Amino acid sequence: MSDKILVLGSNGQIGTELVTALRSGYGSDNVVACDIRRPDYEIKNAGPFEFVNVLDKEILKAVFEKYKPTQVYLLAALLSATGEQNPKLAWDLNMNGLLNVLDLALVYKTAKVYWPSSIAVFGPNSPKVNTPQFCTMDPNTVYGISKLAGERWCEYYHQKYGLDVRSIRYPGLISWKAAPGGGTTDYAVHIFHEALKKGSYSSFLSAETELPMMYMDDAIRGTIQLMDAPAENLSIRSSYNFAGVSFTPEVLAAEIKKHIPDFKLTYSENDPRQEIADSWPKSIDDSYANKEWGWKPDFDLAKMTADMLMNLKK
Ligand code: VAH
Repeated sequence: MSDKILVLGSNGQIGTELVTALRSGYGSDNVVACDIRRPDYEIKNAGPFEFVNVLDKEILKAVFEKYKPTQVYLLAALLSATGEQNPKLAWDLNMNGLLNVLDLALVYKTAKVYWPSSIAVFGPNSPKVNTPQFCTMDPNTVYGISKLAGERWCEYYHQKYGLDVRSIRYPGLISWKAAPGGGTTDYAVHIFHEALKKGSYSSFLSAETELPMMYMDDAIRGTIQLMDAPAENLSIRSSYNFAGVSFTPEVLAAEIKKHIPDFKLTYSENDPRQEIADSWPKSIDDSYANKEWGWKPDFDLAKMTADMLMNLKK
């Protein structure tokens, strides 16, 4: 029987590209894009789409009943900055959305479930450099708290009920296809658009704010690589540390200047996202992902910058 895949939250920054990648691998008709609003891009006529609100268990159940999915990717969430503006909704969506999917995956015997975590699970007292897979985790954003709790639930459903749920702690993701939504790392996407449009950008994070980042091509490839890995190789059922490249706004601007010499980067002060960024690691140790499912990033800062600018210029 061929795979049938649900991607919940398919309109988001990750979902947009993950649906396309999965459809090229599994066939368009076998990958159902699901979101609370219809996509406004080519995806809508490239395969099945369903209106799904992951907090509406009846709608969710009907979609599981209709497709009997062999894999489910739950990407619907409020990110860090938006979550701080709407803490209760962020907790409700990020937590109850996950629990609804985990329960239905058990009922419908879904073979594999994917759920993204984030470096936001680390907090002010986590080690900042080469943050290890296991360490103090005291997130102080609702987003980070919900991702840490979600990791605990994923591991619980695996250990207690044998559900094959897999997860990755994504760093800040950089892509040109779909806009990011309400994240603290979004400056690293906006800067490219502004550099091309205006030749300048005002960063809401300070010059020396170093954060773990990754090009979306690497993130999508790594996600599918984890999902294809033999279950017996995986010892982490909370969520894998996952690293691409770490940089500061200053370092990123210097790389952009190699392509746009007159580019000017300035800084705005007192943005609430600075406090969030300061609570996160500067770099991540992803040796478990490397050892257990062969993860290696392909895009360094130079390659990512060149690819972003080339695609945005089109
Ligand atoms: C955010 N882009 O900024 C997300 C991500 C590590 C950052 O979780 O909230």
